[in-house]
Amino acid sequence: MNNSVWYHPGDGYLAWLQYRRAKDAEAGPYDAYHHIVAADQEDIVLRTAVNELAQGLEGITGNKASVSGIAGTTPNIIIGTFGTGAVIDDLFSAERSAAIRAEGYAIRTDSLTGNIAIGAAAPAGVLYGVFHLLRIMGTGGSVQDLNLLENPVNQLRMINQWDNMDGSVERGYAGSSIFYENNRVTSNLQRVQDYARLLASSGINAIAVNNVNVHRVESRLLTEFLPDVAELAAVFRAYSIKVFLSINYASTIEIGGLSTADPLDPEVREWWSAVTSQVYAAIPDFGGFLVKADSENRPGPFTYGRDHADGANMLAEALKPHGGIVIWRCFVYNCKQDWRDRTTDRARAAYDHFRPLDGRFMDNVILQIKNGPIDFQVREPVSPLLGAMPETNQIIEFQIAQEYTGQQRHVCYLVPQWKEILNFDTRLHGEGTTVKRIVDGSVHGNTYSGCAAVSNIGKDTNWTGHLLAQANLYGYGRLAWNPELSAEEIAGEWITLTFGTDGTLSRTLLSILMDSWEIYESYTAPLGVGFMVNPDHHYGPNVDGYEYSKWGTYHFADCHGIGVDRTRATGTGYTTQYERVNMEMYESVERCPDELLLFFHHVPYTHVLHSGKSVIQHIYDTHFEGAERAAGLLSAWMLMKGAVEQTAYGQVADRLAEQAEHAREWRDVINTYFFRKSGIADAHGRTIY
Ligand code: GCV
Repeated sequence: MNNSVWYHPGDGYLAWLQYRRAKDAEAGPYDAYHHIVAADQEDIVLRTAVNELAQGLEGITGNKASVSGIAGTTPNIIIGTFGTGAVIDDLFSAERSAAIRAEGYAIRTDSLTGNIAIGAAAPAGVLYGVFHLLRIMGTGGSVQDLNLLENPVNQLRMINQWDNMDGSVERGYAGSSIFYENNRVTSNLQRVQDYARLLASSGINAIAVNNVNVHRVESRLLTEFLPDVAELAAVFRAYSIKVFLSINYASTIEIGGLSTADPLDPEVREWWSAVTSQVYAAIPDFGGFLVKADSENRPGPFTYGRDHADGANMLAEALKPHGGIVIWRCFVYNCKQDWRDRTTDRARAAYDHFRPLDGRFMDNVILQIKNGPIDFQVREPVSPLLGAMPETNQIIEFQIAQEYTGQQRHVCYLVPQWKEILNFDTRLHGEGTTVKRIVDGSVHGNTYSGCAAVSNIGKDTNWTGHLLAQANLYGYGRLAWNPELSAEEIAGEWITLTFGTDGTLSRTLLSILMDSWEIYESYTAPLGVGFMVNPDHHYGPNVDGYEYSKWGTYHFADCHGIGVDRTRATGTGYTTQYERVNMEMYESVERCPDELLLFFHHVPYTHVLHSGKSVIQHIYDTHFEGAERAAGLLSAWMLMKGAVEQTAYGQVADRLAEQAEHAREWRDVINTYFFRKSGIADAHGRTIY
């Protein structure tokens, strides 16, 4: 909120909801709008919409808006749901209102009166419409001839918090949890509310409020701490965001006093049914459960000789009478692999485990599938499980938190990566079976569909540690709403809403963001091979950090070559999990895209890429260039001193300085490692140690 105790100019707390005073030329037309007409202010979400609109208008125009059920002197901003009165119904044609789905909205300006109307089928749509109008004004757009209609492309647009009740955040890079402290739910609901408005304004409609790794204390969120969860849910409800809990699969043992978690055991089923009913008694619009089972040492149905469908369906049955859903993660692999074992391939695991279960899951189960087969690396192929289970609901999982992409100390704008993934053509039902169409449910007509992503926020005043990492949170929401938006468009919106309309500043920020993924990739693990990070915390270069470990993430570099042979012909056969056209592309060392070459093939250092360079020379060149470009980001930003609030300038400058220094470390560790392994000198004679 504007009056929040946290807010100081430039500290990043208000993120993209700054509502900066519009410059004169823009303000002219906006100034006229200081009366809001809302017939219904009973509904909690509509009330939020009114408050948000009033707050936004005040920031942008400097005028306090009045609110009433009837129009004042024109022009007014009229908001409401269809069918609740002529005020809003008369402003939209029947055809127009019929085209608006559950969370959609239409906005139009009446040319005679100048009135702007936001109409929707439900309160959520009104709220999204209000945020849209404020986005237009916040970016200096014209409001004179508005005539637009929006429906979200994805049904579920979810955020996963990896927050623990001790206040820590798994893979959190922006301070401690805003949700928990000292093993209790926080009493600072203001901060939670401020988060809810950030999420809703970008289009998010669901949140799982605790880590998928559920420990003993978090297991009790379902029971003892349920009243606190209900309070969190009330905060999110006002922003039309449904709350989910991550649950401990073995809750029956952990907190239920039973000796088993066997999904087919009647007592286990009864326990879940009773507990779920209590949850719905406390939170009638509760979303459901998010489950990490039989994954990285978390309990699951395997212990009882049951499979994932047995486990998920048992929970789905408990949720069904209440309209709830189970989101079951597919991040299942052998995390105790013997590194000497060359036949087990972690990349294969999700598909091998889940594909055979297609058709066995209840219709209120959704499988949540990480975007790639390994783990949120800077470069991976698309998970072949996406789209491979036509009878099963699926959502894609992204990671906004930058676990492997610089941990919010390096800038890495991930929207271009997500777009590339969403645009990938799986070919599963012929050309055009893109991931985005699988994810939005249109390919298989699933009951549930959409996306989830691991949040990147914490208690840092600017939410995300690196101020520029806010663009990823904003971008995820916007892309989940509409995957057709371009990465530039989204970045442009975020920049203007956050930093204002200064042209030079905007251009500088846009190029920093748009170059950042490529730069990060260029000085870290090469050509899709992944990892090469320090174990456990995953920050910084360590080429062999995971090479002789149990985690299944190897690069197999020796004195001759590098890469993982995942071909059918001579390797692990992972390529066969793709549809034929893609399978043949990845199978062929000639046709495999350069950027994924080492993910699919083990090749000599002298292998020549499509770029015309050898693998070893590519490694040297990209690492020298990458470190140089990282330093260039800092130089570009330093020219912005004075064009941006000092606090914001300083925050970004500090992180970019660290990145530049750390990119040099990456460069030298990687180049030196491969020079020593291969014995091949850099063609340009640059310093390698
Ligand atoms: C929540 C990776 C991360 C873990 C994370 C896991 C998961 O392995 O390093 O911290 O645990 O993914 O997605 O479940």
